[in-house]
Amino acid sequence: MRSEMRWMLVWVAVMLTGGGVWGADGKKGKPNVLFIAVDDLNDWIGVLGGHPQTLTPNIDRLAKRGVIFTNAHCAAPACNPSRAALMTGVPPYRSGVYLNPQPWRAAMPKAVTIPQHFRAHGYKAIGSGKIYHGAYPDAASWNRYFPSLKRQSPGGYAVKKKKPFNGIARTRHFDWGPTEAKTEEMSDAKVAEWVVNELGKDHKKPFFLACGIYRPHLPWYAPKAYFDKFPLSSIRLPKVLKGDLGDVPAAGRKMAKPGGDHAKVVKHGQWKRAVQGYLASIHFADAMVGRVLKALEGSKYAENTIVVLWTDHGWHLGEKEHWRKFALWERATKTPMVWVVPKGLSAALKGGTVVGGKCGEAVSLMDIYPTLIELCGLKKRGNIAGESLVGLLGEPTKRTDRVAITTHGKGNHAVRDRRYRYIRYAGGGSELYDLDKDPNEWVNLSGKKGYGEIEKRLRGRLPKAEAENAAFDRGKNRNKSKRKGSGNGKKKGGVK
Ligand SMILES: [Ca+2]
Ligand SMILES: [Ca+2]
Repeated sequence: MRSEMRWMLVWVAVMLTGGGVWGADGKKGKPNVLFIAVDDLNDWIGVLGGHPQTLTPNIDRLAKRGVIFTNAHCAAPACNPSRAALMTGVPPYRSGVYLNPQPWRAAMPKAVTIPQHFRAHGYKAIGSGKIYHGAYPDAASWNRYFPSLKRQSPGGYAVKKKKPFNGIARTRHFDWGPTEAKTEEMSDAKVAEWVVNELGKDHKKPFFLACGIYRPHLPWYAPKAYFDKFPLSSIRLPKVLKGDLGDVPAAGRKMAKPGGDHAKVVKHGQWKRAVQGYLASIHFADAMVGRVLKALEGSKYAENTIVVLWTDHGWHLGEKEHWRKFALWERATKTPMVWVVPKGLSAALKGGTVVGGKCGEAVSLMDIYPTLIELCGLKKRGNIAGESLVGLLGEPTKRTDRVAITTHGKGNHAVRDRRYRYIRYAGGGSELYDLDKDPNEWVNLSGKKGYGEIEKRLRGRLPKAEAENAAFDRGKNRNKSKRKGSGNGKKKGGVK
């Protein structure tokens, strides 16, 4: 009892003196956090080498200042469940929020989000743009938001043409092409401008500042100048193996939707134009990130602000005859994740992040919450998943036994370690890939001689819990999310 009392007194003293975190100027104080989310960006950034033609100078420059995780994965390959899990620390297999049309706050009314936890520790939490899924913003998370606590996106230039450019769909959602828009008219430019403005202000409290960039989410409309960097004749398509789905179980083939997007894109001769549209949208998003980073670097917060940049899942552009996310392969689960912790900022990481470090350990977006807690000296939370990355930020080449879990619908999981990916579907069937030898995941090794022990080891890391589906949105938000295309319109429990 006495030692408990002593510990309590020490804890109170630490909290009163600012958590033992030292600012760059040697004074005690909390570091600020710049929290940048980019929507639907896979590993097509220069520093990850996902596509040879991609142009992301700003994200690459950020990565060279800190540590990039080259084997980071989402908790779920869709906007709403991925973001809900990251922001609450509760993975889909515990919350039951597996898919887009499941209002996450209704499923987790008492969950404490990352910005809420910061606010409870004397921070001001502000932001703009897409941090939660578009249909389900969370007013409880923020002190201020632009354009409002109920709306994350300021909106901007809208294409006036009635028919889609690509001739494939009846709606403009699955579409791409250059527009006459000026960069300043784009919604993302307004988000970036608001964040830049905040970085120029005097903030009395330490801040948690969120910046949510929407591109490269569909539709891939961007000002023409961004398309001009990628001439159509030079576009290189992703590597695809004909008949790749032949060794994939039925549940996996169903996720790839044979006869769906891929067949339509090929039929309409739009594959190169789609790749061009994605590259142009990524280049545009990178420019918006660049505006924010430049403002931070020129501000008085440059030396006492942690930067974390993440994206909510990957994206297929024809690999495995699949488009979009909504699957458990590397292309759909892998996301860029970059951390920069300025030198001397934190008691947890005195030397700052390794400059230009690359970490190949399997990590998850779920690790962001506990990492921020440790870096900023906030009170630990016992009920969140994920494992702090602080040890890896200081020593990115360290070997661990970490795995990253991705869940798409109840009972369907992928487990990724440093080398392998194991997928197990709820309805039966499994896949195993050796990413060292087969980076495109063409050869399913599950059930093959010599791989039994590896499968058994990875199967042992699968979640033990399988939460029932949280309630689905039957109201206007469901329709809104379908109309915006950010919903995948699944029936209860169904994953197609
Ligand atoms: Ca997304
Ligand atoms: Ca195959």
